[in-house]
Amino acid sequence: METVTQLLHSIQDVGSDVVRGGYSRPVYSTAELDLRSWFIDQARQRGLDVETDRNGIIWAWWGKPQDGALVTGSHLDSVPGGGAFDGPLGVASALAAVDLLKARGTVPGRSLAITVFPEEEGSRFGVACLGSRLLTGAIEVNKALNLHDADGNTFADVARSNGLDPRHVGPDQEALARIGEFVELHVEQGKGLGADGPAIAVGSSILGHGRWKLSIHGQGNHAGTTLMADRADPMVAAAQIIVAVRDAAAREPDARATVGRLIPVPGGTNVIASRVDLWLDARHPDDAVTARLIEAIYAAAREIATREGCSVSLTEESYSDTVHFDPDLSRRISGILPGAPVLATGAGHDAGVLAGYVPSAMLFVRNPSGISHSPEEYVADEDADAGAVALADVLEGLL
Ligand code: HGY
Ligand code: MN
Ligand code: MN
Repeated sequence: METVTQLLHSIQDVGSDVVRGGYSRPVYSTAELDLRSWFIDQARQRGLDVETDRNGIIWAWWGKPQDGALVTGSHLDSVPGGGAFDGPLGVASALAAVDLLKARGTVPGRSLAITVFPEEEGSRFGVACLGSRLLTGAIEVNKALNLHDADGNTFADVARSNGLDPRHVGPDQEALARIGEFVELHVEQGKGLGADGPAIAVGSSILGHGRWKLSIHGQGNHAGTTLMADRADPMVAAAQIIVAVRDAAAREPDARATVGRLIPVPGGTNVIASRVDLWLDARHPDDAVTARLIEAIYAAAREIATREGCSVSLTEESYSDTVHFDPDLSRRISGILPGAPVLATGAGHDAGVLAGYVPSAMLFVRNPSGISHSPEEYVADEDADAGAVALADVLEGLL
């Protein structure tokens, strides 16, 4: 029986990013497809029946597909330069939990499925949890199909080239009915679990979070022939806007706002940009505060842009309200894991999207680094194994 660490070790070279460090496994990239194959192979080795649904979600069944099954799982795609655990820990732990249940001689009272959701990070097509949003109808189908990656490939085209039929992508009530309860195990992505406390926590809520695109338009020009007084440089405006984002969030207790991606157009060293696109990730437990924060940021951005002779537009790309996991399910899980603290998270998850439709819950595994979306993300072997045992206990208790 392989441990979680051994399972993760078997994929440790898939999608490693020599430039950024860590892993870059965008959905439907060679790396993520290799991880899908790895999962399907692992599931089949355990006698699970595997199917991929019309939204590209993989389902590995212990027992026949049925309504009201118990479902666990996570994702295999990553952010650029991500860590080894965000996503794969939940998938590997689910496989290890099935091993433990079989070794215990558990006879499930209902079917159990392990699911792998595509595009949880939204790193390729810009909308996080795209797979679970499509499954539930939380995203309008045409908006999803017309999402495009940095190379201009639409989700429809990429989905089609990976065996999906864009005409059948979208809300899937039949698949959703199969989820009686959903439990996702995930690496803890902040500092919620200390070095010497419990290694496992039960999730309580997910911070509301959204993504907005700001496009700053200026006057493209020659870096050598354009005097400073004659410039309308969107990069200079962008720099000030990023600081304004930080300052606005710092004024709102518990708010988080990040600009992690910025693209100057055309992007030449000796060229004053004509446009700068940047993406804002903003989060707060109170959705009204997030809305207020975005307004403040956009007002500051307009003022800065005008001062720099530029203009700026803001477009919301996705938003998820603050989510509270199913209290009854979480209570039952806490009863199975009496020593586990209850933890809110600032990170989004497919369990957060599903929570709006089916009883959902999460387990978090200690990450001593307190760092995530970075190669420094870490889970100790013994905590990874403790996570698999906790997940097996929870699944056994819910089956
Ligand atoms: O962005 C998030 O919170 C998650 O990691 N997708
Ligand atoms: Mn993540
Ligand atoms: Mn994740």
